[in-house]
Amino acid sequence: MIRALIFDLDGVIVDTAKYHFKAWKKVAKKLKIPFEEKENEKLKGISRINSLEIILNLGSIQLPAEEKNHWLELKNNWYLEHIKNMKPDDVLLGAEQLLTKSREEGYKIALGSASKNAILILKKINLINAFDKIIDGNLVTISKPNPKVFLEGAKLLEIPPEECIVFEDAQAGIIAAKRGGMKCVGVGSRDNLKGANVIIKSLEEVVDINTFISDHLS
Ligand code: B16
Ligand code: MG
Repeated sequence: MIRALIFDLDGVIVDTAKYHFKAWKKVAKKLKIPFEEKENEKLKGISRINSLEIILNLGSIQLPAEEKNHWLELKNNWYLEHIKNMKPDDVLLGAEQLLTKSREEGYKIALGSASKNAILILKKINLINAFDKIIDGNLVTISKPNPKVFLEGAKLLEIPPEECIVFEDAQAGIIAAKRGGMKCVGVGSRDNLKGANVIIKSLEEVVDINTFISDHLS
């Protein structure tokens, strides 16, 4: 029986993935590393530091820790600049309704995001109170595809992993959910969500959570 829903943030609740891409592209350009949407796909759901490592590997570049920190800070500043005017209107279609209705139906709700900016974003979009527990990149630093962020969510909600569903837009997140013993709904394009139990284009497709679970996940 499913009793909890764990939501990824970037790409599921809000479309911040495009801003991460813009900021990383700026880093890559300055480092003269070719970096387009295809390469960016590998960064989705991956922590900030691991994302930088992937980009540096693409350019076969090795940097000392201080220089890495410099690029991480710049990237985050550019990213923060993009999200500074974010508002409730920026919530992706169907997300707020699903969060509210699922809670009314008695499901426990958690956020399971790799982002250290998750709380800032949730405040901007006015969804900070839509979650019973928030697990972000500050609480769990080990990156998806490690399942820690979702397992911590299940633990804090006091629900066994097999009774949780994860909603994810990234391949690394699907792998993390499966490794954690959870069911997983892929949100987005079929090509990047291998292994998900079911794939939807947007949360808007989940009209009724109970029907959705009995049709696709039981
Ligand atoms: P930050 P999610 C992830 O969020 C993003 O998908 C990923 O692109 C980003 O690098 C990561 O958060 C860290 O974000 O730099 O804000 O700490 O998809 O797990 O909600
Ligand atoms: Mg995501």
